[in-house]
Amino acid sequence: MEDWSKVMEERATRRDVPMKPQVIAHELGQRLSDHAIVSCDSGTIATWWARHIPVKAGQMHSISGNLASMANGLPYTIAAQIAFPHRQCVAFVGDGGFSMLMAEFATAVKYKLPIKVVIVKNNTLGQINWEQMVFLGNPEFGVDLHPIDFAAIARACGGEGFTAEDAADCGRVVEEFLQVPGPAILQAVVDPLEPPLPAKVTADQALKFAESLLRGEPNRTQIALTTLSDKVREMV
Ligand SMILES: Cc1ncc(C[n+]2csc(CCOP(=O)(O)OP(=O)(O)O)c2C)c(N)n1
Repeated sequence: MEDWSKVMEERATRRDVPMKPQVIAHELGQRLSDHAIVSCDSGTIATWWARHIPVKAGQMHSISGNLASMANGLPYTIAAQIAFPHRQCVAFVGDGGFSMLMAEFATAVKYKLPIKVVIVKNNTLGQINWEQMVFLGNPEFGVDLHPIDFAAIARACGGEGFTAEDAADCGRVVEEFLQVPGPAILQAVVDPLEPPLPAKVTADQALKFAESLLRGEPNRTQIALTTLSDKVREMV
């Protein structure tokens, strides 16, 4: 556990450009109130949430159940804020999941619900991208998302919008965002090629992963370099 925590800490405090998704989860996790209610979506965000947002005794955390439906994070957070008006209610969601129901942010503004929505923006359906490679051995197909400026969406709805893209400055932006009295969105622009690999990769998964690269994964060079440099960092 001690070794695992060290690896997690190392990955979440990196200063790479583009920013690693673990960084936003870590910076948020450190600043949540002791009674925060956090709702996460289905996707690679679930990995970053589970690994880098520590659950404290007085908090409540949820994610969609065994069916793993996307897009639950925002409505769960709206419901939580109605049920617990004085608690900090935060959604931790992907850009794919959020954009499925994003009009509901206007609902939060309309009813003056001070929800906070953190969108991990990688411009892709990340989970599916990695499943195509690691489970099926296929290069990615049809997972690109049209890039949306979610901070602008927040402002267009009458809320406040923030953007974090520099790991060194991410903590400051999170702090400012959490202090806003009304509803707000923080989009964290992250590296789409950071693999949410399981703690123990099976031989079959490694084989499928390699196969997907060999079969023409368009980002294969960058993915191979990222995976290799992660391993090297852990060894030194
Ligand atoms: C309603 C619904 N449609 C499709 C899926 C399959 N699915 C699981 S995760 C995912 C991609 C999530 O993308 P995003 O929200 O951008 O998060 P990321 O994986 O990039 O972190 C998809 C399509 C699902 N779980 N639920």
